[in-house]
Amino acid sequence: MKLYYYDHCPYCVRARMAAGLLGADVEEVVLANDDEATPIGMIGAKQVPILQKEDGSFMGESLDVVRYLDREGRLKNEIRPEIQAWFDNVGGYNTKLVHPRVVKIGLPEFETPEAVKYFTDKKEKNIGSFATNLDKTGQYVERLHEDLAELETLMTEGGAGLNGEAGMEDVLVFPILRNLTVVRGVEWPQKVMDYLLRMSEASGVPLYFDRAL
Ligand SMILES: N[C@@H](CCC(=O)N[C@@H](CS)C(=O)NCC(=O)O)C(=O)O
Repeated sequence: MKLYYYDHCPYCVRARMAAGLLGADVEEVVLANDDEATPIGMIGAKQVPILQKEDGSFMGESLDVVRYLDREGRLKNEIRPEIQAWFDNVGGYNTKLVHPRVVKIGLPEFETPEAVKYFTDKKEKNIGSFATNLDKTGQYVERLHEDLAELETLMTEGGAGLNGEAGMEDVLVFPILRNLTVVRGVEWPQKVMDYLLRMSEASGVPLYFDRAL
């Protein structure tokens, strides 16, 4: 199988995590961010992740890909409402910290200036100017610190996941946390840091600490 993705894409991290955690035989292929023709040719939309299955057919939608890779049901299914609420909250603002930075750290989907411009123009329509968001880093990080402290209280001991064995809670939350490792100066609570390192190791999805800005 092949997985088409962007490195910075949290939905793609869901699929990469599932492949890594479950030991699925998946070759990873990064698309240029401004390549519209390839994904549209595969699933009729300019969107990743896209899984090419064993029979050559294509599947979009990250959660469908995760469920397909986990046909044996090895990932824990439960999503506690408080984890869903945490995801909805932090999912609402994390891109203001992440998007202005991911174009600057040498990711393969942003190899050309055209790809950076494509992304910047598209995302600035949603979150406003990248420069203004970078200037507001302090206020976003303050909010993030409160949310990370709350997440720490929701983590249970034992197992690789947030709540015991790895599962769908991790598929929601880890991609957001992993992307936030691109932000320099975040003070990660110890249990959340341990979780990031553990889940990165178990899933094979690298963190951005070494490139944080
Ligand atoms: N519901 C989709 C959302 C996927 C999605 O929004 N992917 C983004 C990247 S993070 C994308 O491909 N956006 C098009 C673009 O960036 O031009 C899923 O879960 O797979």
